[in-house]
Amino acid sequence: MIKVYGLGLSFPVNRVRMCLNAMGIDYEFIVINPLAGETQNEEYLKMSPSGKIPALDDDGFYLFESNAIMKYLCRKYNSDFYPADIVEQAHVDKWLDFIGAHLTNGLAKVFFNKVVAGLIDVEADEKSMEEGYGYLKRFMRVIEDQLGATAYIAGDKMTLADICLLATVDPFEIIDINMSDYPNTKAWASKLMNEPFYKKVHNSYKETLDTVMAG
Ligand SMILES: N[C@@H](CCC(=O)N[C@@H](CS)C(=O)NCC(=O)O)C(=O)O
Repeated sequence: MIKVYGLGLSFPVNRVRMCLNAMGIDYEFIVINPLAGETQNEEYLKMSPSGKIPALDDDGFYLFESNAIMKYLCRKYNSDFYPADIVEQAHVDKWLDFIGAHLTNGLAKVFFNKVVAGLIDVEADEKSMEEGYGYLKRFMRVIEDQLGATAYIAGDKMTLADICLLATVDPFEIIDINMSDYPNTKAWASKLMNEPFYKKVHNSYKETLDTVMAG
């Protein structure tokens, strides 16, 4: 059975979990915590050499990088979430790259300083956090405009790009991003967060954070 290694607080990990859920593929989710040094052993580094989560183990085939994992899974299971048509696929790739680079970069800066720093008892870097909020403001405008023009981020059908985006905006509720500033994105996210593929991960990002905080 497919194994996914990671932590429920990690949005790249949740991309992969949501993707597998949406395709209806059974998998084992193995909780592994980088904050506790659990990704630095030889066995894990064989799957993910940088010690980052997620890692996939598909019967001895190892893969890291959430977007690469999702594409592999779609190809393996012949899913339309990663369309075969080259133009449709190019749109999905464009958004995966945009979200994976720009939005993730902004979120990572804010998330580390606002959430992770407190968990590992290091001082937050206010300048880095402000920079992250600046990136999010700039790049969420692009997402918001697209979701005003099309029902899903890469067009009129749900794709991997939606799964990637949903897991990426999921922590926004706990980093004080006001979703009312992004009404198209808010409506799109509310609809997808009611779907079983999301609910199988959690009811909300805050639910997972509260569980981690409780011990
Ligand atoms: N581009 C990677 C990002 C993975 C990543 O940054 N994971 C974080 C958790 S959100 C991590 O493993 N952090 C622990 C570390 O850097 O040691 C992906 O999409 O899979």
